[in-house]
Amino acid sequence: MRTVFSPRHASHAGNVELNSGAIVPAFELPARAEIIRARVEEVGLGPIQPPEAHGLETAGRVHAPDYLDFLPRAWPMWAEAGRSGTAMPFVWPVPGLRRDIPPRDIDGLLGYYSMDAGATFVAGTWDAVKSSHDTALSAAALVAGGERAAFALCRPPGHHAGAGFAGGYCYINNAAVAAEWLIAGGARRVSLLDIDYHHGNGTQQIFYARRDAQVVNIHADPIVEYPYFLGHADERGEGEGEGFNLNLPLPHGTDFAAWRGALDEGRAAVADYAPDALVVSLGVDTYRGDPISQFRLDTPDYPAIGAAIAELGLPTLFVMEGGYAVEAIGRNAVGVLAGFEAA
Ligand code: SP5
Ligand code: ZN
Repeated sequence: MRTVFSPRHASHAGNVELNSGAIVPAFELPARAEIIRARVEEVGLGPIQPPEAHGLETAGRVHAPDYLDFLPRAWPMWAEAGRSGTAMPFVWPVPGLRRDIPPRDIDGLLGYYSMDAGATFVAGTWDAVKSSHDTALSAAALVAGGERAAFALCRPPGHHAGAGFAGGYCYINNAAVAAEWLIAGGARRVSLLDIDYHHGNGTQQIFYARRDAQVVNIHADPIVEYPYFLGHADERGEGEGEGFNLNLPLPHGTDFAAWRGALDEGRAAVADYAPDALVVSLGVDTYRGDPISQFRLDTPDYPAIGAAIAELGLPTLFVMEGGYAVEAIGRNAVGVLAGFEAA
């Protein structure tokens, strides 16, 4: 399978994050994408190509226009305020506060357009975000053009980004934009299968009231894990989207045997829906060695996941999401893809 990769991801670098009460280097860092790219080459998965530039029209149908306008302005506004380092929010308009008057100040805007302090900005963030978006759309075009599968080696990731907010290292929801593009291009139905350790709250929100996109999430139970405020099993979709959202939360400590059971349930739901294409939000933070996660999958499990996904027999777009055990991320992520190819 072909991989789409942009070196421009590397301009999103040097960010810090809040972790357990301390400011630490962000776990989501450039080496992640470089190690995956190197592993793609090492195993000979297939050609690696740069993305084509795409306009933001499709993104504008899954994200609010004012939010998309803010993303490239965040860092310049921060710098204009005389600051350097990492731009991050510290106050949020939770219920009980007003959202109807957007602030004019960068600190207010960062909170207005985010769910947490985890989607931070440095000077190169927007360029990397745009290249990640372009990567997803360029890989989607390969699948639409008849390839059995393609790998969008996106960085930064996307699945926590909602219609109007960033969060969890995510800015533009790459998988959602790709699915929307496939639908606009003629796919009658698209399934999004999110196997990142964390619930893909943004993807769920974006498609929650739609029946032309099915969203299936396998993730750590939000009762004990980030993002905490979405991802429970009773969230089934709303309006005409009712029945087209499936959440399969699992406890901390889940091993591959139990995880595989959830994957089988998710695969059955996808097969029932009978989509024209499948978009996989590929996170490998389910790995036992992940520094911020608490599942127990091991490196040999990832090819089995890819093989199981291949059994669906669908045109498949893999979109990179999380995974923070940097040393193992190449073996694990590319393991899924190689397992798919071999099936
Ligand atoms: C794309 C993606 O995987 N985003 C994940 C964002 C997670 N951010 C919050 C993680 C909180 C982890 N807390 C665990 C403390 C371990 N020291
Ligand atoms: Zn994750």
